[in-house]
Amino acid sequence: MNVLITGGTGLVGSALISCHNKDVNCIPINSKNANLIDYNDSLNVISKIHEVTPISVIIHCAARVGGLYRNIREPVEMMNDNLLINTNILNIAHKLNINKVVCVLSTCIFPDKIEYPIKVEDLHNGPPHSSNEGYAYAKRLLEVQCRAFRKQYNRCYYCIVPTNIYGLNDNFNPEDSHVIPGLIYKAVNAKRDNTELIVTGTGEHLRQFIFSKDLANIIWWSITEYKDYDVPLVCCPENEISIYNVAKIITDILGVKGVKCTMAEGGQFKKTCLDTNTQLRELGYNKEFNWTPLDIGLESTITWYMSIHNNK
Ligand code: GFB
Repeated sequence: MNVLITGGTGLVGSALISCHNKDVNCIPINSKNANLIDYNDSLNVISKIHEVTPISVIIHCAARVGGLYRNIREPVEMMNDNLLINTNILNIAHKLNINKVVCVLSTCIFPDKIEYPIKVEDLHNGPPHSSNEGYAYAKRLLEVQCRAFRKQYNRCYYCIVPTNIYGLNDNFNPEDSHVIPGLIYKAVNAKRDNTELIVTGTGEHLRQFIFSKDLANIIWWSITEYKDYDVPLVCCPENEISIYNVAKIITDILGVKGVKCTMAEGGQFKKTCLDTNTQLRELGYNKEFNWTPLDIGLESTITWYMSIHNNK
């Protein structure tokens, strides 16, 4: 099975490649191979690949992404680029008669003011948090675009909705990054400078985190086993943790002398979702996923980061 992975060298793409079955031939592409915002360039690159190795599935991980502060800074690019990338990938898949596309969304797209835990059917029942509107509406529309291709052309284009992902090959640039790579970047500097780790915000905000490899396992399973395409599959463990406690685990691993919080903007207080195993049970699947404990996932992410980055 030839599987094209957009965003193939990023956080999720590299995790998918690190744990695929032997009967799968992964074909990763990234922004160096094709500018997915440009339809003709994308069609040219993907159809050339398709001629040589006929693609049966696309796992669409490519997106303009970033943490809270990048989303607050760039709502226009977050919406425009993701709308163009997603529209191009689905239209090209359809044009090349590729019948299955898995699209990666994010739990920040769910309505902000809602009863917790969030259920999938709530997806379009209210506005997302103001801090990430651009990204959230573009990704919500991707769910609608997939539904349209299923309805009109009977395509198996479906969505999975992970909660905050972390792991190897993430973006550690503190200006754009998500919280875990941002804190690891700052913690390594704090260790060097013998200072405290500064958490941006009060540290009270709550998040559910999924290790990239655990997400990859769910995506590979879904390609052959998941049939409820009308129900976007939420990918998240049960546990929810405060940002302060995440910072504490990171400082304990690196031996940093302490954590200090600030009064900065913290975005959505929480986005608690029903965990994957409960969702699958409710849908009648006899499947239980195991989760990498957060301290173990953080340890291997930090070890990887230290191995490739020496902080100037
Ligand atoms: O991961 P994060 O940037 O995004 O921030 P969201 C999570 C929480 O960590 C926020 C706090 O409450 C931040 O205030 N935080 C503390 C930090 N220190 C830091 C730091 O050094 N860097 C960062 N980035 N945060 C995003 C959405 O929301 O979730 C994206 O904006 C996407 O579109 C992503 O969906 C998964 O969880 O707030």
